[in-house]
Amino acid sequence: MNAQGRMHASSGRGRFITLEGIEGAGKSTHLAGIETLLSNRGIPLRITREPGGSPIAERIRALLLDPSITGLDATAELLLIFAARAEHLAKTVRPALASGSWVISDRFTDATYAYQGGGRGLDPARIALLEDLVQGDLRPDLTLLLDLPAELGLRRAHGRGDADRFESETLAFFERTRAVYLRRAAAAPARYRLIDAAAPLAQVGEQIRQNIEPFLDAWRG
Ligand code: T5A
Repeated sequence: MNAQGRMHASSGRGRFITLEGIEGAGKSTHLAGIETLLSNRGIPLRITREPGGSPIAERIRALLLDPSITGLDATAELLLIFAARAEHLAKTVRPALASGSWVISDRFTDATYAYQGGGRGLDPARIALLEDLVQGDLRPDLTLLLDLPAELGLRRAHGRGDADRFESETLAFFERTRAVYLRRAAAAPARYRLIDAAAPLAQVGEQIRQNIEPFLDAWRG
């Protein structure tokens, strides 16, 4: 247990690392570099994502991102996200951690606080209830927050083509989302590392390396 009495993935298991940030921050782009960093040290690794990461959770993801679905109730969206998360944890994350693999997830529950809490305006206390219900004591050991202005992130995301259901939201939605991410990172500096994702790709990759390596040194020796 840590100082707050909460058990992290680290207790005798693999480590749990999450990547967070608004659309276009570069999370997917930098996954390969992170994979190389860990693989070079012989760390067994499972890379996954949310929503999704297991067969049923991927089907829920398709529903959540479908731009033809309009007017989905915000609480229904929240419950779908946690339903997908329960499946993802049961089928992918917990078995991998228990077998000693490290898990890197492209998004996790910080995204729920940021998008459903910040973007949609849902009460964070409700999110916390579902977090405890679905995750028990499981929390990430380390979260890399790739931060950039919402306008730049959206420009990058839209540059790739058709927008999904979230990418069709307004700039103000993503500004609220970003603000929640930054507040959460400031409130728990031991878990978060803030990366300037507005920088050129190579510089972002270097910041990620510099922020991850001390953890690898400390955790693997
Ligand atoms: N969601 C998710 C919730 O609402 N609640 C939740 O609890 C969870 C878990 C998932 C959606 O679900 C929502 C949030 C999301 O909207 P997704 O497609 O997985 O959908 O969304 P993202 O994770 O945001 O995927 P993106 O692809 O939009 O963002 P990435 O992965 O951060 O960005 P990436 O790497 O694909 O890069 C985007 C473009 O920018 C370029 C890349 O080459 C690419 O073209 N780029 C850069 N260009 C210049 N300089 C840089 N530094 C660059 N970095 C990237």
